Amino acid sequence: MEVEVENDRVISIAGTRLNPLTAGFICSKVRSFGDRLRGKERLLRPAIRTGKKGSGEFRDASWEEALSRIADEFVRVRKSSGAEAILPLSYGGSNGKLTEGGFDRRFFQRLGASQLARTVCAAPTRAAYTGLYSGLPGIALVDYELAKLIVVWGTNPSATGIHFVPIVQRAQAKGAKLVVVDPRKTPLAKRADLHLAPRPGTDLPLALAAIGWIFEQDRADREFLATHTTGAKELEEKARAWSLEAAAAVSGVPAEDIEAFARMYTETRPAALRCGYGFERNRNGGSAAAAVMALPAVAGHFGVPSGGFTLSTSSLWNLDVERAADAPESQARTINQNLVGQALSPESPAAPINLAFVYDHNPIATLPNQELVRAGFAREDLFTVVFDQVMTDTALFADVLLPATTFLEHEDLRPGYGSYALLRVSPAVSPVGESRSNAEVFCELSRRLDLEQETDARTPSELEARLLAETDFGAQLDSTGVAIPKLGDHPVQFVDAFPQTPDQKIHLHPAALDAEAPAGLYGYREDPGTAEFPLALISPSLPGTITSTFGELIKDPVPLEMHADDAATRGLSDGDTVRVWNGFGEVICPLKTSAELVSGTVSLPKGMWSHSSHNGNTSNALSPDTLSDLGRGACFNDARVQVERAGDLPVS
Ligand SMILES: Nc1nc2c(c(=O)[nH]1)N[C@H]1C(S)=C(S)[C@@H](COP(=O)(O)OP(=O)(O)OC[C@H]3O[C@@H](n4cnc5c(=O)[nH]c(N)nc54)[C@H](O)[C@@H]3O)O[C@H]1N2
Ligand SMILES: Nc1nc2c(c(=O)[nH]1)N[C@H]1C(S)=C(S)[C@@H](COP(=O)(O)OP(=O)(O)OC[C@H]3O[C@@H](n4cnc5c(=O)[nH]c(N)nc54)[C@H](O)[C@@H]3O)O[C@H]1N2
Ligand SMILES: [Mo]
Repeated sequence: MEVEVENDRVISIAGTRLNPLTAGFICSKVRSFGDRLRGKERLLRPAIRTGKKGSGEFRDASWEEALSRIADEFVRVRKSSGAEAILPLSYGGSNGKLTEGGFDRRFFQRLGASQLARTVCAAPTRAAYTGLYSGLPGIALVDYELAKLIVVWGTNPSATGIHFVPIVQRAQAKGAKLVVVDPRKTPLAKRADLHLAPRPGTDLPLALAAIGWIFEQDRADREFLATHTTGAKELEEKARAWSLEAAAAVSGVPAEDIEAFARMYTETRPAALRCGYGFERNRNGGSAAAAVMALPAVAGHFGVPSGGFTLSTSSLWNLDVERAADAPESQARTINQNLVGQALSPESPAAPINLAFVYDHNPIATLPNQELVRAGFAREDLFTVVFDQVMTDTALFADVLLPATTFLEHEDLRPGYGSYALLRVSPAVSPVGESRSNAEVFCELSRRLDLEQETDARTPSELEARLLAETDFGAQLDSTGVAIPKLGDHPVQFVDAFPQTPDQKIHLHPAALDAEAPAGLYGYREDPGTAEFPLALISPSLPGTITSTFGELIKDPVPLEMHADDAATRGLSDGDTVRVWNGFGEVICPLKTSAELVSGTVSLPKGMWSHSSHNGNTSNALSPDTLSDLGRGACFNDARVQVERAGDLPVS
């Protein structure tokens, strides 16, 4: 990004040309970040709760008062219940190497606080990717331009990674074919040569049937499999158990379309597969991700430019922030982020949590089983600190509120999302109000709790120096602000980059994953739908928000989207106010009929705030707190619901 500033005010924000992927443009929500910077929801100074929990009644406080209150509570809780009664709750808020994972971890790990397993996103996919590849740098997104077949599986880059879209369009203009696998007719699905629209959670049988067909038709690259993989035989056996018809029956994708995909995928080269996160968020998510990532190996797409797949580009940056910060290994218990509602509940059989410190995270808006999470934060005996930039739904439940700086006000180091660039973030304006950075707050808390050591890095620049000490990125960053690793320009998988497994092979059926998955690796678990709750609810990203960030700017209630046939059978029509419910909770919101969804699947976006519905609940109130087969990840898209016309609206 390039930010133009005049008199400490942001004039404009534009995309940088220094990163080849950004190529001078950015999305409109970030272009108008200046509005959030000084928006009316911005937290300007520390505050202390005066009203009931959740009432949002606070009085201003000085940093001194707020920090000494927090330090006293840390000491009190540690003394009365042990440090494991303290839980840091953080996630993807800042996404920076100098703002998360360093000073914060050092503080909490030295304290001995409970640890958080950050499983709400990417955990099933990461487990599969690690098991199969250990790490393999993805095809650079810019190189998709030269592919002859592009497969976009479970991602909607038109909302979630816009820089990929023009690349796909240019490839299509040069004659590339496009396949999209998504239960929704996304903008790219509308431009696709083939759109497979599976019922959510059925990508596993879909991918296995394609793999089975490839083996059966003798189109598998046996030579590649023999040389560069292990476990091909086990995968083949499990895949051949899924005929095209059997996969069609559970996924709703016609058998001819699955075959057409498999045929195209074996006949068109180079083929590049963009693997997203939409299909991991269910009970079969880990095995599904493994099966999809096995496809390029089975069909023999590696070894040529633009052949293979991209999940992530981060495996080139071996930047160990915890080590650079000297955060010790912790022996404390670990709490799964998807089960935070249960962990905060007075009914929890485990030792209680009495202090929650929330930063980089808006758990009431983003965790599953929202009503349980909210009830946890409403506990009068839970001391809660929320450190954020704006008054989020979670911030309303704080005992002490701390105002955080944004990326325009603090130093950071950020790997690009899907690009090979590592970027230095320099503050463009001074901190708004009395806001402070994560680095400042956690270093100060370490000092107050006597957790500092002589040799500690104490500033972002010191941390950066240690982080980059053994790399050659420092010099690149100093000269241009952007570092691109040598391999990163155009790595060709199996030419420039190999799996980081000890034998450099792809492990298509690793024993550890097979042992972890309840039905074994590639074992399908049935749809959780029932006659009472038959509709599959997905919660994809919106273009105008980044999970819950910018949610304050969405003013109108956000509609549930539903296929017209499903509406008609329920006597509903566009614009009705509906009640969407299941055993976890209910949401009252407007209905929008949509031709973009398959019948049987409804959609209500992720990351909404309580003001985006009529009853203060969002899609997360309907998300089960069950766990995926691998990685103990979130199963947001396993929500199964029923919909009816709402009665009288609750008076708020
Ligand atoms: N129903 C449903 N729920 C989902 C998902 C889904 O698919 N469906 N997807 C999940 C996914 S993919 C993700 S990644 C998670 C994201 O979950 P969260 O991480 O909770 O959500 P964000 O909105 O990204 O960020 C949280 C907060 O961090 C704050 N923040 C930003 N920078 C800083 C900083 O420097 N310091 C401090 N102290 N705070 C900062 C922001 O203001 C924001 O309020 O949500 C998950 N929730
Ligand atoms: N504008 C914007 N950009 C974002 C974010 C945001 O919230 N807003 N979030 C960021 C984050 S944290 C993440 S993790 C990424 C996520 O980005 P993506 O990988 O694009 O993930 P999602 O938006 O969760 O879902 C993508 C698609 O998966 C589809 N889908 C849902 N269930 C299934 C299924 O079972 N099978 C298949 N094949 N598809 C399914 C949805 O219809 C949706 O179109 O985006 C990042 N970028
Ligand atoms: Mo995410």
